[in-house]
Amino acid sequence: QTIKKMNRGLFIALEGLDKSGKSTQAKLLSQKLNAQKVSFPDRTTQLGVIISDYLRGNKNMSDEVIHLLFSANRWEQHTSICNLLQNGTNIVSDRYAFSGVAFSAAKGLPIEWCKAPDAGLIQPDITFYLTAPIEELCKRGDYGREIYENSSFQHRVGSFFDILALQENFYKIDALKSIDEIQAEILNHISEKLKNNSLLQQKKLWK
Ligand code: Z5A
Ligand code: MG
Repeated sequence: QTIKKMNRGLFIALEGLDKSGKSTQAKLLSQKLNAQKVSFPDRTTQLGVIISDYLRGNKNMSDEVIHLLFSANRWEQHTSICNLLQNGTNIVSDRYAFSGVAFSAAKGLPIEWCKAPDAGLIQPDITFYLTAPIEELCKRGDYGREIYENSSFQHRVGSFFDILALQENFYKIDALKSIDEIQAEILNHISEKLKNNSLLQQKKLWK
């Protein structure tokens, strides 16, 4: 009797500038792929509540402390993410460790220091980086509600995302395209990836 080996799930991350449409795409994509959606920060845990207070300007913390909390908030979900992938469930992550590095590096923390606490987390198979001129994204709904949403800071964040996007399996997407066009582009890249069958090896950050 032959036992058919089950494929593991695909781990897809959506990253990018504020209001670039990550959450919109994550929702559509998880429905389309019948995937589990995860979001970072995950504001539902105790750490997530502290992070949320910080983002709303209700709690002061040093750049180092908030950085480590964002990372710990990812580690909280790590076992569950690994188990789901192992069991064949696709996962769509709305932000991940790349946001962690880009935002803290934009505050002036050294990039290698920023990467260290996330080292060993499971690496997405594909990351989509949604980007567009900040001046355009600022016009979108709800912009400016949280502490990081000002344009000079967002420009610095963008320049660190640009550096991170040089690594393999990062696809830059023009966030000014329509929601449907972006979704189609993302699905197209994912089907290419599945064809290439380069998924067997599950990598870890930042190797
Ligand atoms: N942060 C960090 O510092 N360190 C970390 O490790 C992590 C995060 C993980 C909160 O994140 C903050 O935490 C964030 C980074 C920092 N910085 N800030 N501020 P968040 O993910 O909770 O942030 P958010 O409030 O959800 O905003 P967002 O994620 O930046 O937005 P989005 O998800 O990219 O966009 P959206 O909600 O899908 O769409 C925004 C609006 O645009 C909405 O009205 C849509 O209907 C519209 N939209 C979407 N797509 C389109 C297109 N294609 N065309 C036109 N309009 C569109
Ligand atoms: Mg969002």
